[in-house]
Amino acid sequence: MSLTLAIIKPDAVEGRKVGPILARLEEEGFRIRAAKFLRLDPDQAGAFYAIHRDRPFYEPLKTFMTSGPVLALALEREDAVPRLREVIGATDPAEAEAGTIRALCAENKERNAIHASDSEETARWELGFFFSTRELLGGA
Ligand code: FUP
Repeated sequence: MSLTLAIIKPDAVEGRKVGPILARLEEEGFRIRAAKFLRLDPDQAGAFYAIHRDRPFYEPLKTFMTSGPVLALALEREDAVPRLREVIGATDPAEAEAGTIRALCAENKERNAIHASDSEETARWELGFFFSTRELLGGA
């Protein structure tokens, strides 16, 4: 079993897609190991997406990710990282495979409903960004 990090983004929270997305994730075999509902501040959003700091979409991305609360999730499953990437679909919902969460719930590639770690290494870093080791062990 392995863990990955998902974030249900402000557009999906505002659009009342949290329930359907959690249902879909559980149907796909993921177990919720830890969850936090929070509003990121600009420093936190900037640090989380620091890899994109030189991209033109960095500032709008920070504005969007701080525009409302998000739900951060530690999800467990066999092959969690690649399986979650499959279930969420491509960054741009117009290019996402039919039936993926982004194809179903995202508005566009800027407001795309959900984030998922893109590698095992990223997953370790991103899980640590939101959760303590104790929380990930279920100890809260
Ligand atoms: P993904 O791993 O699918 O979330 O995609 P990226 O890491 O490439 O992008 C991270 C986030 O930056 C996206 F979810 C949304 C935002 N983004 C834009 O706003 N515009 C772009 O052209 C690309 C990404």
